[in-house]
Amino acid sequence: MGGPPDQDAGLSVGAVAQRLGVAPSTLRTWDRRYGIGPTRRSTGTHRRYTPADVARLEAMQRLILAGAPPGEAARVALDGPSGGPSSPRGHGAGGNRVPVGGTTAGSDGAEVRGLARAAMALDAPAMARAARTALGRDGVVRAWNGLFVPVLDGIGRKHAATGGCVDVEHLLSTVLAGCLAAVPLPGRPRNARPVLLACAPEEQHSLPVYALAAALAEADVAASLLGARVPARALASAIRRTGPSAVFVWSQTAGTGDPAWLDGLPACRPPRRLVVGGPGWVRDRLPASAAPVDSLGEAVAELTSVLGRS
Ligand code: B12
Repeated sequence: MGGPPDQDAGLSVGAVAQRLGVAPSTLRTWDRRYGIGPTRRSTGTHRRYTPADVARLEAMQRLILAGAPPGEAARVALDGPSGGPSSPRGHGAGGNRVPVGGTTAGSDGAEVRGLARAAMALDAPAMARAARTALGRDGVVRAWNGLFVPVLDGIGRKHAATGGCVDVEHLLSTVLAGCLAAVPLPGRPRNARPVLLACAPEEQHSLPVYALAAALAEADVAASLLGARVPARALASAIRRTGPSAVFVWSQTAGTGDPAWLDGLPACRPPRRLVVGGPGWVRDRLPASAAPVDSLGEAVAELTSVLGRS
């Protein structure tokens, strides 16, 4: 995830979005709502971010991950020394750094190739070593975006082309889920009632919700991970029993992406936020109550933004 060749011209919105692990639309929203965007625009309407702009956005994201509401995070980032490297969390539970900025895990491709090789060889200890190294050094969001996703994506493409690698997909997912589950839980979570994370009914791709649980743990947010293939009635029951401030539902495949059932989930008092992610959802049929996100970083930001109201 290196920057584009012409750094002098600044980074495009897409390059900055990729670097931060958020959707381009999120950057546009932050610019529109909070005035934190590119300070210079090149010809026409092209938006170009200077290194200082990027540093400010990284500072804002660190503050959001540390629990600040986005507006407040933007204000502090705009006021403060641009892009100072200190993290407001310092060392959280387990000492994992907040995953923003700097070089990316596997940015030279070596780590991605190493994990892919270990996966193809079904070498679980080597996979776990590579995953733990990236998680410990870069934090969950960067390890996920910079290392895990490229390898998963490559193996998925290999499977699509050959019909093979199903054993590899299973073992790699099991090892990565184990490493993500080992990220320490927050000692003193910011929320009393855990956020609920679930896969849609019959959805077996649970790894993204493991990544989300781990990223939330790094942000000192308690989450209850219900896992794969959660029946609608089971999720409804968990909502009634725990009264979460937010619920996240993942759909990876079109077969699990019909959102009709989401409207039947029970309400809570105080009201809960419903957030959905994954390429499976039929976006134009989502109920108005469901907020879609486009990346792990955005899911963390969206779910933490409602905690103040819980
Ligand atoms: C690992 C894997 C499995 C494992 C899952 C194990 C587990 N515990 O998760 C197993 C082996 C069980 C499996 C099963 C199947 N799989 Co599969 N699998 C994969 C693989 C390789 C990785 C999945 C993954 O975790 N990806 C990482 C994700 C998050 O990548 P992504 O969706 O591209 O993510 C981006 C956005 O969605 C976004 N985003 C937006 N919002 C949010 C919010 C959060 C919180 C996050 C994290 C990200 C995010 O950011 C991303 C990057 O992070 C993918 C290949 C791939 N490219 O994904 C195939 C893939 C998803 N599988 C596929 C298929 C077809 C299947 C099966 C139907 C196969 C079969 N014939 O049985 C079954 C599924 C049955 C079911 N009903 O669920 C297809 C889906 C095709 C499609 N378009 O529907 C894929 C794409 C492979 C392929 N190229 O054919 N699979």
